[in-house]
Amino acid sequence: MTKALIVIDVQNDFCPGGALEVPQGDEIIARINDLMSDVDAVVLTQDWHPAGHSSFASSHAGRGPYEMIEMPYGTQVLWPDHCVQGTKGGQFHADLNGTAADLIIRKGYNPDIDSYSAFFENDHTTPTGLDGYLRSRGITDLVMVGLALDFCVNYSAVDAAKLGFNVEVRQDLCRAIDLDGSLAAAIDGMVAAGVTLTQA
Ligand code: VGL
Ligand code: ZN
Repeated sequence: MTKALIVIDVQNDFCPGGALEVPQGDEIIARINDLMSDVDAVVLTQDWHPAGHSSFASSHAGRGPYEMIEMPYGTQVLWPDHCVQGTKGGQFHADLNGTAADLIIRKGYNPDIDSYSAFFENDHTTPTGLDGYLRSRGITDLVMVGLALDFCVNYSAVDAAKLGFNVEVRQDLCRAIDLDGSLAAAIDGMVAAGVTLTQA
């Protein structure tokens, strides 16, 4: 068994004071750092949008943050501008131990498609390359932590389970946005996909 820790989007914009802050998003960072020495590989994901990204409410006249819109690939939540390439908000939180990362994978750089998952864009088809990386390193088991539990952690965990990895989500090392029941739906979806949710 070869295990990787996948740290999802621990970036300034998802932490308190950020553009799309996840409540208590920074509380999990010290314990995520502690986990890094228990695994064979550490991967960080980084939400990395060009300015004017199609997932931003500001790109759609008359629409506001947290409204829903139909995109060619399905329903999309409109977000405040966040994690814009090259900005402070897109950088990892200063407390995260980036030195320990074997790989940093960016996602959401395609202007027309959002990418919650670390494996596929929101069309569920366009790969990020992470699956190939993990497989070529012989990794079979994943532990996922980070932000936000009901969006990027959820999509990443479900895709990983579908791809055949053994997936554990450390719920105590995640924090959620929780829009209109999105947290409960995400937990149900992860369980149905065969993801193991644990709390230390
Ligand atoms: C995320 C909304 C938009 C996340 C990223 O990391 O969960 N959520 N972009
Ligand atoms: Zn995003």
